[in-house]
Amino acid sequence: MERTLVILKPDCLQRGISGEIISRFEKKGLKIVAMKLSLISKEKASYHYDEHKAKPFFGELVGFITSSPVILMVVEGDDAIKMARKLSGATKAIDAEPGTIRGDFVMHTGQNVVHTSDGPESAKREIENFFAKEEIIEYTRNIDQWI
Ligand code: IDP
Ligand code: MG
Repeated sequence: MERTLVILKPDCLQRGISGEIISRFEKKGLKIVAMKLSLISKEKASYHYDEHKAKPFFGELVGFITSSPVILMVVEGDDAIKMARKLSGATKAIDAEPGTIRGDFVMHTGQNVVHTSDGPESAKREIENFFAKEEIIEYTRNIDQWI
């Protein structure tokens, strides 16, 4: 069982498609174990995107993710990290396959609707950046036996 961080980025809320995007994760079978609306601080955004610090688009990236509220979610399930990445689709807008979130909704790589952690270490680190332990809720769903 894994947990991963999902961020519905500012463009997602501004475009009014949050419900549809949340629904894709739910329909897949991933369980939402934490969720909140947040205006991310520059500090938390810089920490979150630390691996991209040297990239030319870093300033733009931090500016974008802090420009307007986001929805932060932790989702849980078997292989949740890779499952969530698959649902999101490729990073480059032109490479994102139809059927994925980015393939269906994204024209430009810099405004790509959704973030999902790329591995177990980053998932742990990113979740801890945005959520206190007590904000993550463990519960069972009766439907899990059917998923
Ligand atoms: P990911 O979101 O698919 O994990 P990363 O390579 O980790 O992609 O990049 C983080 C974010 O930085 C991307 O989601 C995208 O918003 C932005 N980004 C990545 N590459 C570029 C680029 O070449 N130009 C502008 N923004 C980019
Ligand atoms: Mg990434």
